[in-house]
Amino acid sequence: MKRRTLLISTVVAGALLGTTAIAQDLPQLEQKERYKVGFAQMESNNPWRIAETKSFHDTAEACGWDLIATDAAGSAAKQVADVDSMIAQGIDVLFLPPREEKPLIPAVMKARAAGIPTFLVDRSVDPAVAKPGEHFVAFLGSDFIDQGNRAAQWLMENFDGDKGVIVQLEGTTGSSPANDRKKGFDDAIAADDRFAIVASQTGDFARDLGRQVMETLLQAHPDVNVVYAHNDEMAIGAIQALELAGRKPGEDVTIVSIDGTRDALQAIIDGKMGVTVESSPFFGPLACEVMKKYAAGETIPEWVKVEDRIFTKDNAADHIDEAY
Ligand code: GYE
Repeated sequence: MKRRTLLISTVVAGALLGTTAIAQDLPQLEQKERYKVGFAQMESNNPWRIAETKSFHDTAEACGWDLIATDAAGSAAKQVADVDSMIAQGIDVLFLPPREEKPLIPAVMKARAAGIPTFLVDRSVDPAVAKPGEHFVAFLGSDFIDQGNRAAQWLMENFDGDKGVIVQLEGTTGSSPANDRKKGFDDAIAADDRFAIVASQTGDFARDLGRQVMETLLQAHPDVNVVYAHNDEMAIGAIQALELAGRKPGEDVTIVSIDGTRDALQAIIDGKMGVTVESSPFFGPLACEVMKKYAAGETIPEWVKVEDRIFTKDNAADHIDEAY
């Protein structure tokens, strides 16, 4: 645990040094009372997204934002068009959670060309093409590789069977959390030969698709006894599919997941889910703080990393009231 923290701080420190040299090339942000702020949400079909959008609305007044918030309804193309329209409306600053790593790069580049400082929130873009400190100011968000890694660590420490037959429900294909949560989990679990990942398929971070995919995978792999879902919505969908098939999540199937939604914490309290690694949606206050620092001329690290907790039966009840 200590070693991991240390390694990550080194990466962040390195990123910080890297930014200083090129930061003056980024669009500047003047200090003023009110800002026209764009928040281009990708979809609103789950509690995580709704909590994030609410966090921006809740922050707006105190941070002096005249907020233009859009909802791309699950379409990367619409999200790009929404950013176009915000640029046309003359926003001062853009907060963008890019639905997928590559399709949103044009939006980042257009905002850059229009002289609008952009902060990516909660997801990132392909860093080989669009770079923090150059094309956008910074990425504000979690370490998804570490989240996947911690889900695997919990499983390795708490699974008490001989053989773990794992089904993985992946997030949106081509999104940074799906790519990295898979990598973090797969790399860690490969070191323990009790486990085999027999199927890994996308459920698009959605509850209903998670349920459908789980139903299909259960037929192909009736011996599954572990589900790793890249988010809680898909984990809840998987629990529904398992129960419909007469299985007992929490007893004959171990469920590990990521986010920390209210339904997931309740499932932990009910004994159906083992763990959820936190991925917080409450970005409004952090976005305000980072934007104000940027306007004041402070150097912003390329990655403003959010620290995540972990929820298990030991603490789920203590946190359910603050969950979403
Ligand atoms: O885990 C998921 C949401 O990008 C970190 O997207 C975010 C993820 C989150 O749809 O529930």
